[in-house]
Amino acid sequence: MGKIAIVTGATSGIGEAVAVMLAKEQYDLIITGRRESKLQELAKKLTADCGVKTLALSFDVRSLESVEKYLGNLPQEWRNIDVLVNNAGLAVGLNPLNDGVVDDWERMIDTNVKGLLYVSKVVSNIMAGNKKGHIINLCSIAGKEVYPNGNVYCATKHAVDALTKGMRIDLLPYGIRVSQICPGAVETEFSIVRFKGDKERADNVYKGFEPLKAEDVADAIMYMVKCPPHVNINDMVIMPAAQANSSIFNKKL
Ligand code: NDP
Ligand code: 8X3
Repeated sequence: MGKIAIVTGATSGIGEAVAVMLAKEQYDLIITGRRESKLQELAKKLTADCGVKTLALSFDVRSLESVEKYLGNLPQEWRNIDVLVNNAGLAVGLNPLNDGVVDDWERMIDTNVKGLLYVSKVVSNIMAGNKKGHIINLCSIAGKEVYPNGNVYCATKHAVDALTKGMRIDLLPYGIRVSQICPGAVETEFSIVRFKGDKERADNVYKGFEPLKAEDVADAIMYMVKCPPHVNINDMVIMPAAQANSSIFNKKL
């Protein structure tokens, strides 16, 4: 029987790159995201290029009802899940806390923390029944350090860091491995989303240094996926060579 992976947030960036790499390794793929047409396009491409089966499920991870509807009711042939990449996430806004936008905070908390929890609960129960599985959470350097105006985004990624550790303990008896990857700056749609469509401000984030590409992070995730069954990479911090920590860059402007 072929291997099966779920990638949340596969419509762009790191999620899309990891879905492509998993397909090249002959994983059948369940891909999710809110943008239905991008998801269908990717599903077609993965099948055409790699000959794998795909199941494109378009829903919002913030809705427990949707997560349960789509992932809780997977057809039998899709339930033997080997890998879950908990990637869907976002930053919205970059304001000092006292000037924060409550709706931005709620979007980040609901997506990065509660969405990841909803997906993890449903999928880890399926994995527990199968007595196998590997969950890889997208954390961030923002889950290790806090930077100016990063307040709530950093808090959500610190929460992911804690949840990864908690999940690793709770899922240990079922033979489920839990890993986490913490990237520094990766040039994806991340900053366009953070700055609510302001492309110029988003481009500025990556000026003067070479950021990571989505494929760099996907490569590292594939290393975790390909480790032999008795090995688990608990945590990996991956940074552009020109970024020392969450806020210190060697920019040549
Ligand atoms: P992108 O914006 O390119 O991709 C984010 C993905 O998440 C999209 O596919 C988006 O799909 C999906 N998503 C966002 N909100 C929801 C939602 N409510 N329901 C379902 N899917 C959702 O950003 P990245 O690829 O950079 O980000 C991927 C992950 O990596 C995130 O968790 C991010 O926090 C983390 N990360 C990113 C870094 C960076 O510098 N870029 C660094 C460290 C970590 P859609 O819009 O179609 O729903
Ligand atoms: C995304 C990168 O710079 O906000 O997690 O920490 S950053």
